[in-house]
This record gives sequence, structure tokens and C-alpha cells, in this order.
Amino acid sequence: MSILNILRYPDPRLHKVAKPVSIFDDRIKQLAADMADTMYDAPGVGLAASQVDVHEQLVVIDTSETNTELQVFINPEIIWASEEKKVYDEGCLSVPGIYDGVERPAEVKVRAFDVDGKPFELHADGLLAVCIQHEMDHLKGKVFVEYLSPLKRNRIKTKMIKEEREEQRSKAKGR
Ligand code: K2U
Ligand code: ZN
Repeated sequence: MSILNILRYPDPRLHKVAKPVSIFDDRIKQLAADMADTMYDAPGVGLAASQVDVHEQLVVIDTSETNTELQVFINPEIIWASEEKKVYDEGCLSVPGIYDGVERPAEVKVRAFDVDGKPFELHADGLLAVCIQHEMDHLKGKVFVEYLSPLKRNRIKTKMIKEEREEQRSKAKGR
């Protein structure tokens, strides 16, 4: 069980573009397991490798009520998206405490590889469709606040920087 550190917005490392996975070895299996531990601990319903400062195309998602249905997507690509759009109140483990509406295609079809390198395709709607698109944005170096107005984004950035400073101060006092 390894809980990894989740990068906080506006950390510039969140804007690095992830590279495709080329070798499906034990390292990737361990990374997926550690990311799943980190996601469940947060708690969240998804996590991209970019958020734990690993810039490879790997995403873990579990939208089940019982946290018992882990899905791993390696080198995911969207091969179809519905014309219909829906607005969902998104959050992000890299932007704690901030939720706002983002409009995305309501349904998507994704092609990806599992941890053994086996390709698969999946049709998603609802929360899973939102989460897959949100995580794939992370792999492209995009955080959901970039869909918001510059005014909202700057206010969020200021708030996150203030909270990070306060957290560093309280850690320093605790030593
Ligand atoms: O990328 C992340 O930080 C994980 C998100 C995934 C997510 C974002 C937007 C909509 C659904 C999922 C975290 O799980 S944020 C926590 C959360 C959980 C359920 C619904 C919305 C947000
Ligand atoms: Zn996120």
C-alpha cells in the first residue's frame, strides 16, 4: 500500500504532456496499484499519473459505490464522442475544495490498453464519461479550471497558492 503525493494546482508539473507507455512490465503494474491506493485514500473516483508527477499515459478510475470496480486505462484515446453535451459539476484532487460546471460530450468511446498490454474498447456515459475525459485532460497537461473564466481561474490560483503557503508554514511550526 503506497500513498503517493498529489500535485496541487498551479504546480507547473501538472501541465507536462504525458508520454505513451511502451513496456507493460511490473513497474507499470505497481504504479497502477499505488495510484489506486492514492485515489481511494483521497478519496476520489479517478486519478491520472500526471497528478502524481509521473508523466506517462496511465489513468485509474473507480466510479462504483463500493470502490470495488477499479478500471485502468493505459494510452487511452477517444475514438468517438456524442454530439450531445452535458454540464457536470467537476472537482479535482489537484484543486481541492473547488467545484464548477464543465460542459463535455455526454458519451464517449475509448480505446486503451490494460496493465497486461491487452487492448480494449469501452463505451461510457454518465460519471464515467466525465471522469475519463477529465483524466485524459490531465494526460494532456490540462486541469479543469482552464475551462473556467480567467477571473474564476485567477481567483482559484490565488486561493491555492495561499493555502499552500499556510500549509508549508504550519508544517514548519510543527517541526
Ligand atoms: O482527476 C481527479 O482529480 C479525480 C477527480 C475525478 C473526477 C473529476 C470530475 C468529475 C468526476 C470525477 C476526483 O475524483 S474529484 C472528486 C469527485 C468525485 C466525484 C464526483 C466529482 C468529483
Ligand atoms: Zn483532476
